[in-house]
Amino acid sequence: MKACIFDLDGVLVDTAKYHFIAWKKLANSLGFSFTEIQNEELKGISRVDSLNKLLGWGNIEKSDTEKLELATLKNDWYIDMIAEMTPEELLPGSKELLSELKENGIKIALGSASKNAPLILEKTGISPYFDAIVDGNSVSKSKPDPEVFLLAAKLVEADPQECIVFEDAQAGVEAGKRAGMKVIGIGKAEDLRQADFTVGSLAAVNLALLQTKN
Ligand code: B16
Ligand code: MG
Repeated sequence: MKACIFDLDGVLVDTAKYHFIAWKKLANSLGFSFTEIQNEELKGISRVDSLNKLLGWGNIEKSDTEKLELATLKNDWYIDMIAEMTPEELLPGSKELLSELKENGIKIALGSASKNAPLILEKTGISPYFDAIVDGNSVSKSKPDPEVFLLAAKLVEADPQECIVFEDAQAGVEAGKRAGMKVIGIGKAEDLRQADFTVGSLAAVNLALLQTKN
């Protein structure tokens, strides 16, 4: 194993709770409700795809210009919240695993759908761990397309089979497998069937475990 590629939301931090608040506010302002179950379906999905799903649930049609305005409105509310994030919001085990990988010369990359990834990494204090950042700003195809992980591997000069991906969303697990990488699911095994194995959180992962599974 030469490199570890981390998804962001649901793996290193829980930003889904902030996405939920912002999408709910948008749905309510358009006159319909939005539930936590629906928010689950937006995990790992890009902002524009999320908005299209949301409008579908509300049976609302909007022009492309209006969609851009709505996505910007939602993102402004979301940014107000993530701008207040602190290192205490890192999910259990994140910092410890990043430190151990860094100390042992394993390359670390981000493979996230979020265009706000740099701000989140900065606010939670983990930017310095990353050798490469691939996010929603750098790819044209969303997960489950493997582009995000293949680009991350290329930037850290690793072959796909030398990479381990950490993912919490089904679309992301599929993207990692399509990239030809080992994928560790973060969450429940029954939700992430394509993962090579699944853990509840990064607190259950260390370098020794990664080497035995490799
Ligand atoms: P943004 P990940 C994803 O992050 C989120 O899970 C998903 O809910 C969000 O819509 C997407 O990022 C885009 O985020 O609006 O900030 O560009 O899990 O790929 O790190
Ligand atoms: Mg995720």
